[in-house]
Amino acid sequence: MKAVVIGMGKSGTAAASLLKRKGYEVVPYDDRKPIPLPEKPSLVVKSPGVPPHHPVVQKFKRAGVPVIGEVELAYRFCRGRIVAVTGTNGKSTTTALIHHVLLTGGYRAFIGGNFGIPFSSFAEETEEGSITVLELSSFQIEDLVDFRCEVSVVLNVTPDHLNRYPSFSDYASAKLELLQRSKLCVLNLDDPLLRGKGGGRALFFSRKGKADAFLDGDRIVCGGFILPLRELPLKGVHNAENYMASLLVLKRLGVPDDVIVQGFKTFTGLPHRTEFVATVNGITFINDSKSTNVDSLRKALESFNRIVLIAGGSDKGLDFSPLRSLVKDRVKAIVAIGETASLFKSTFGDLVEVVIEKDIYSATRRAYALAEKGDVVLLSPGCASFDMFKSFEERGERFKEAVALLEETFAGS
Ligand code: UMA
Repeated sequence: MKAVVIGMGKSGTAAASLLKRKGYEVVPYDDRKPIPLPEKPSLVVKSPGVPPHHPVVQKFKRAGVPVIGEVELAYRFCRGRIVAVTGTNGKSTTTALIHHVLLTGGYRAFIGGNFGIPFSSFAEETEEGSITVLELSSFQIEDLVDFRCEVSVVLNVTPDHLNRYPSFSDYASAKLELLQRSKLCVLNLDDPLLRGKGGGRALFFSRKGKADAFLDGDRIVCGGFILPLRELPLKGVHNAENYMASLLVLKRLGVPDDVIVQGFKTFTGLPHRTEFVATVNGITFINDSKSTNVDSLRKALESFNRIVLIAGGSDKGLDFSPLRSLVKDRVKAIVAIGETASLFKSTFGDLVEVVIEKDIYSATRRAYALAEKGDVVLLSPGCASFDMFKSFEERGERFKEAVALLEETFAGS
C-alpha cells in the first residue's frame, strides 16, 4: 500500500509516521522540495495548511484517489470519546481547560489537533475509556470524511482566513460543518450565526440572556450549578464564554461538579494569550501573540486602557476598520510590523500616531519609547505570524526576549 502525504510540517510528519507504523509505503511531498509522485497511490493525506485547490490535491482527486486530512487519518485509529472544539477565537484555551479538568478528575484524557500536537501522533494510544479533546480549525474540519464526536463546541465565528476562503460565509460554513458530525453541539447563543443551529442536539451558553449556561451578573449559572466569576483565574468576557462552553461539555461527559470547580480554579491559562510579561519603569508589557484576526485584537483592546499597540503580520485580507472607534478611545500609538504594516497606517494613521518598524526587537524598543508610566505595551498583532516567524509562539517568545533586553538596559533608570 502506497500513501502520499502532502505538506511535511507538523501534521504531515506525524501522519507519515502513523502510516508507516500501519505498514504503508509513504511518499512525502512538500512544495519546498517538489518530487515526482506516483500516479495512483491508495491514499493521499493532506496537511491543513495545503489548500483544497492545490494542483497536486486536484490531480489526485480527478484520478479518483481518496484524499483525506491528517485529523481524519488519526480518527480512524482513535478509540474512546472525542470532544471537538472550534471557533475563531478561544478554542485553544477552551480545549486546554476541558483537558485540564478531565486530568484533575483522574480521567485518561488526550489533547491535540490545531492546538499544536498532531492527532496522528497519539491516536493509537487512546482507548475505549479515554477522552480526546481536539482543537479543530476550519482547515481541518473541511478535510473530514467519517469523523464523528461525542460533543462539538463552536465558540464564535468572526472573519478570518479570508486569503483562503472566497468569502466569510464559506469560512463560516466550513466551521459549521462540524455540527453534523457530533451527537451534541455546544453553541454560543449570542453569536447570530450560531443561534438556532444544531437542531434538537444543541445546548447553548450566553452572556446576555437565559440559556443552558448563562451569566447572572457575576455568576455562571447552569441548572443548580452556580459559580462566581470572581473566584476564577481567567478574566475577561471571552473567558466567561470559554468557562460556560467547557462547563456544558464537562457536564455532558458526566464530570462531577466539584471536579469541574476544582479544575476551573486551578487552570491559569495558556502562554501568548494576554500574558503578562513584565513591568519596566511603570510600563506594563503584555504578550498576546496568539491574536491572529480582527476579533482577537478587539478582545485584547477591550481588556486594557492607555495602550501602545504592536500589531501587524501576514496579510489574510482582513479589514481592521471596525476597530477604529476602539483604537481612538484606548490606543495612544501603534507600532506596525510585517506585511500589513502599511494597512495599519492607512486604517488608523488619521486617529493615532502609527510608526512602522522592521522587526519585533526594534518595534518593542520603539513602543517603550512612545509609552509613559502607567501605559500598557500590548503585542496583539491581529495577523498570522508567518511573514516574519515560524509560528505565533516564536513571535511571542521573541517579544519576551525583547522585553527582557529592555529590562536589562533600562530597569530602574
Ligand atoms: N505546504 C506545502 N504546500 C502548501 C502549503 C504548505 O507544501 O500549499 C507545506 C509547507 O511547505 C510546510 C508544511 O506544508 O512544510 C506545513 O503544513 P501546515 O501548514 O499544514 O502546518 P503544520 O506544521 O502541519 O501545522 C498544522 C497547523 N497549521 C495550519 O493549519 C496552517 C497548526 O496550526 C497545527 O498546530 C498543527 O498542524 C498540528 O497538527 C497552526 C495554525 O496557525 C497553529 N492554525 C491556523 C489558526 O489557528 O488560525 C488554522
